[in-house]
Amino acid sequence: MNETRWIYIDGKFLPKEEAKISVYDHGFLYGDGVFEGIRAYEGNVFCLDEHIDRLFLSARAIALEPPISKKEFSDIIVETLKRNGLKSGYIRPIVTRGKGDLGLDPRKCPKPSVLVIADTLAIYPEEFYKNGLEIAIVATRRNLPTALPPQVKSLNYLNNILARIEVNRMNVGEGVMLNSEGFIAEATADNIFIVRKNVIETPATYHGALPGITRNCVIELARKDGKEVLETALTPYDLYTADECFLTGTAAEVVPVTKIEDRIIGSGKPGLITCRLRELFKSITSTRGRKY
Ligand code: PXG
Repeated sequence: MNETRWIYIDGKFLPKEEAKISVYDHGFLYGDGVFEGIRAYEGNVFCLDEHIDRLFLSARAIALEPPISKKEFSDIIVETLKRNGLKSGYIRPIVTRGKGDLGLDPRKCPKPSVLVIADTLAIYPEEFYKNGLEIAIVATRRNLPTALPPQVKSLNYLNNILARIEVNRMNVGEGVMLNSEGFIAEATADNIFIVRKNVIETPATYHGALPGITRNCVIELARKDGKEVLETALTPYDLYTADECFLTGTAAEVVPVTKIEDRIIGSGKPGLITCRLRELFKSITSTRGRKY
């Protein structure tokens, strides 16, 4: 069970116990860096190019230049999986600002650091998919796009963590975050969708959502399946009165929501369209991406 894990750090593979970064790394001191969360399914890195593209966009947005190319990143991710003997699992690539001094000026950090961790993933209990999750709206608002763009998957996840602390206190499965105007943005680590009158609706990313890779796949699969999908403005009322609701994310895949703050959604069972989209999504996880 206690298998050695090999971690990639700046050109080397080190055993987990020896894989350390400097306390002067601004990723640690300030959350100055970006990351991705990727899954491998049966020897396929799901949507690898899409994740690498998003990682590089996150980096660009914070004026951080990864010291390696996209192709090199992709190869390192595959190599990390192979070295760890993982055919399925979770991959966490990280680019930090690198070592500097105690001042926050990024010019003090001459070289960004690149890390890749690959491990097994604790998947959600089957019961969540069978019966659906209960969710609640949290008080913590999603970061203002004018302050810290929610499209950037940065190492500073405190906004989401504060929301997660509320979720834990409420003892529900996930929490919904509103933007500063009161529109639905997303869940703490997932995107959110509703279905009403057979139309699938999800907040537009400018309402403060991360452009989820799972979200994009689900939108594409639904449209190919002949369903109407709207990226639009959603309010708490729309959630409370939806026929169906579900969340999407790398860890969750497509997970039904059946209750929100004492309100039963639809019949109280996972909805038909939700189940269909979950099946469609599962049908592509071991084929779409990079095989190794
Ligand atoms: N919103 C936020 C804020 C996220 O962090 C998603 C939406 C869904 O995006 P993807 O691309 O995964 O469909 C995320 C992703 C974890 C974990 O360790 C979190 C995510 C992904 C993988 C693992 O909790 N969040």
